[in-house]
Amino acid sequence: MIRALFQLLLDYRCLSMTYSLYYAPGAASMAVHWMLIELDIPFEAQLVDIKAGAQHTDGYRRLNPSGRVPTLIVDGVARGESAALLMLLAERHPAAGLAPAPGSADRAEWLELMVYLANTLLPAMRDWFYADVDGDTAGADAVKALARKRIEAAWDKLDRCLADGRHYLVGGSLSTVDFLAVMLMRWSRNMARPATTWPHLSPYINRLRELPSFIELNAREGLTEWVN
Ligand SMILES: N[C@@H](CCC(=O)N[C@@H](CS)C(=O)NCC(=O)O)C(=O)O
Repeated sequence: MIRALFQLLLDYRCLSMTYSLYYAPGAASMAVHWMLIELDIPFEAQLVDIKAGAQHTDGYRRLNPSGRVPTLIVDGVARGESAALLMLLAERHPAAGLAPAPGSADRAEWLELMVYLANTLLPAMRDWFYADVDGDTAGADAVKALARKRIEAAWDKLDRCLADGRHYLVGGSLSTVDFLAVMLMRWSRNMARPATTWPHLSPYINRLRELPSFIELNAREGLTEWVN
């Protein structure tokens, strides 16, 4: 009887932990998709064809009013913002150890880097790729020039973090910071100075790209560029 009740509880927990990810290959959804694969938990992946404008349909905007990917359905509610989703998943699946626990020695550095990536590097990337869509075409070159400076300053900063020979950005093990950072590094692949040209970022990127979850992610998203 007790065993049956326990099983029921487990089944319920499993059911309530299923997710649905709305993604576009290589987009800001990539970090979340990677984490879901790394967590090895059940989830559905729904392709949003952003090149065809599917993010602007009424149906999608009901899930994500800003018309962007990712969206993750969590307990039946649509949630957005890649960095927030990574942190939420880490909180919901603490046994996976993909974020330092509150109060632990590495927690502050983890918070600092998550916020830095989300509020400094990610917006600079947005400006780099969307300057003429989000703003005036006439001013796009100036916006892109500033974005490029900010992006390269971020590679300097992250390169310094890794200069002590650490294998992961925080706490000696894989964390949400790595999912987000590597996704952003990938976006620089066609820039004048891609992240792979920084001395400590290069081995870091190669190491992370070797992870079975990253290889699986690329296979599922149909991506063949920027792999080892
Ligand atoms: N701050 C958002 C940014 C999301 C974002 O800009 N996503 C891009 C793809 S990388 C997108 O949906 N672009 C489609 C569009 O803006 O029309 C997040 O991190 O989730």
